[in-house]
Amino acid sequence: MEELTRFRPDADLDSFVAALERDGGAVVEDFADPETLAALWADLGPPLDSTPYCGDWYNGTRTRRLSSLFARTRHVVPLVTQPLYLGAARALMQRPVPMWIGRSQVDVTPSIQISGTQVIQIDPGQGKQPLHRDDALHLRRHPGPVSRLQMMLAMSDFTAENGGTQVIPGSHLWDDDQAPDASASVPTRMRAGSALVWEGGVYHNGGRNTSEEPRTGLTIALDLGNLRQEENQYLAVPRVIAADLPEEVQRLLGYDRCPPGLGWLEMDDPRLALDSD
Ligand SMILES: O=C(O)CCC(=O)C(=O)O
Ligand SMILES: [Fe+2]
Repeated sequence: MEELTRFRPDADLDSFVAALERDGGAVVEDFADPETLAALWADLGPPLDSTPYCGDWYNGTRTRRLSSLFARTRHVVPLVTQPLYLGAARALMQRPVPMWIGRSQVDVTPSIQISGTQVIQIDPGQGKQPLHRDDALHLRRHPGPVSRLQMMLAMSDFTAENGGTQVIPGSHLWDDDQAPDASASVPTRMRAGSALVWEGGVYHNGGRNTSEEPRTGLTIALDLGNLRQEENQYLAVPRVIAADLPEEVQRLLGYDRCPPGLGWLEMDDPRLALDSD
């Protein structure tokens, strides 16, 4: 496969989900509108500029990473609620789990939640990151149920030369004995405003930047609601900021319960904590 399938934002959700199930990833062109992209640069550009390089080989020694994005800008709201992305995350992860409660067999549908958020800026001279699966964070076994759907918005153009995310199509279906090989990976080429969407079981990495310009991407991961969030959203996003977000986003940030019974507060809906602020 030369590159992942590309979709327009008004594409049919079922065909987008089918491409993700088949290849593990896909590109959505014009994922964010130009106003949102400009607003993201205005809010996140200055703090990104004052963020030092990461200090380790995995995160990149010529790479800046800025997190706590829901605390820093409201303009991530249209990204996490983009209908193809959120729709596919719900379709792939909110699958009923059958269980017995006494002599009744019931289906329980899990929630999903925002896990990690980052702007990742790869500067010229940064080498490629090792291939990895992001759902390894949760020690997932493969093949197995989808527990993460992640998106990477291109804040600047992504090319094969500037470190556009490398993906191994179909690798979400591999078992845990198969080692990833860079010869099977394809670079993500997309214009600023477009986004890569990929499952947590797909091998991928930030590419080598041999160009003259930084490559800037904004990533959000949605995870199954019974897993620990990668980034501690309760501490990353001040409660007064969370209280002002749309209810759907509050629930995605973790002010929600995952059925049948995780995450309650006083045995009730934890979102009530935001109403009292
Ligand atoms: O920057 C990228 O393109 C991907 C980064 C990544 O996969 C990671 O840090 O987990
Ligand atoms: Fe990753």
